[in-house]
Amino acid sequence: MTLRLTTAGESHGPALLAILSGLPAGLVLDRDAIDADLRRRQEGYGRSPRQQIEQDRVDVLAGLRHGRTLGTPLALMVENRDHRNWTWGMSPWPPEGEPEGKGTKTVSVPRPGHADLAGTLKFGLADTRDALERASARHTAVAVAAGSVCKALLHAISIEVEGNVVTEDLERRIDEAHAERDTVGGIVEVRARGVPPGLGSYATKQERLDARLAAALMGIQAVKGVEIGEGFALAEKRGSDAHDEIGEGLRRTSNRAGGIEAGVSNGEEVVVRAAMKPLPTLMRPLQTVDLDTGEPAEALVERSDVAAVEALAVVAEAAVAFELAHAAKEKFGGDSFGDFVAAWQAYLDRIPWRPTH
Ligand code: EPS
Repeated sequence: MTLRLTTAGESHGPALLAILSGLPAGLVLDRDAIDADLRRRQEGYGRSPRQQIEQDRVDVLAGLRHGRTLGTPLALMVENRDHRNWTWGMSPWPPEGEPEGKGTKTVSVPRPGHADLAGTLKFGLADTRDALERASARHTAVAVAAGSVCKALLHAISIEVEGNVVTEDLERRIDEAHAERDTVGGIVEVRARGVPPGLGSYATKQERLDARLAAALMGIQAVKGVEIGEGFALAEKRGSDAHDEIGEGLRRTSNRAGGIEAGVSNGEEVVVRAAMKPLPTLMRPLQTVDLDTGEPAEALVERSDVAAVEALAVVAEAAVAFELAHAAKEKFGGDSFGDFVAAWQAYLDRIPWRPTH
């Protein structure tokens, strides 16, 4: 059974949900480890006051008994504590009583860079809130919970995934942008150690590990660029400076390919980067058009982050963890956790390669 992740949830709705199916039975999960990743996602510099309202914790509604997976769909939930301020505005059913709280007024001034305009046109919506709520990066909370579960599966086969911010001087840039009521983006990097050669395949584009990682990272809100290994810089180099020569023990003397050749992991560290654009909710609003009047207007201003680059490092880590767990499950199979690990061990016994940590 292949690993699948489905999510649902609006930013200010009651909760965020994820169903992760295809996990083997018998994987031990640690609630504190999942909650620690949720906290890491919330902690970055430059976040909105929303992060003081939310104290993300995972609830498991299905697929787990006494801390062990059952081999059935794992249902995860992260509550939106802020929903209590939006019970009328984001009521799933027609609200009762007089409008109160947030989200009661229709939003008709789309923010350039957010989903507001495209979503409203595409789905025929009368209120851009109906688009922006799902497009919001709030959704990444539950994706991080799912990624944390995937990291537990990967840990069992000696794969460790870690995301970090690459952009230097981020705090200064955030302070300056904040003072000028502006926003900033940045670059993050995810490294995965212990990935054996042979995850993914060159056979079809759907199987290529690099294509899957690129799609996963590009699928995160506000990401506009992805590179694997030295990525764009390789285009400027000669072949003699671009490839990774093979040395003793089949180890490479460099890792410009970022651990992936021809869509297949090669046993080196997998290294991917994602570039995040500046967030589109500016306290000094950009020009737009009011969809109700057709007249020039200022875009929606509401509470938001100045930057979410540190959060992206954790979210990208989760996305990479899901893709690597997916590829590992594809390669090693196993209905039970023991079968999965035994297949990995048998593969390592066959090939002349060992994790280095
Ligand atoms: C977001 C806007 C802000 C962010 C949100 C993403 O939400 P709010 O308008 O409620 O302050 O805080 O991110 C989160 C809530 C989160 O937990 O990451 C957006 O428009 O994408």
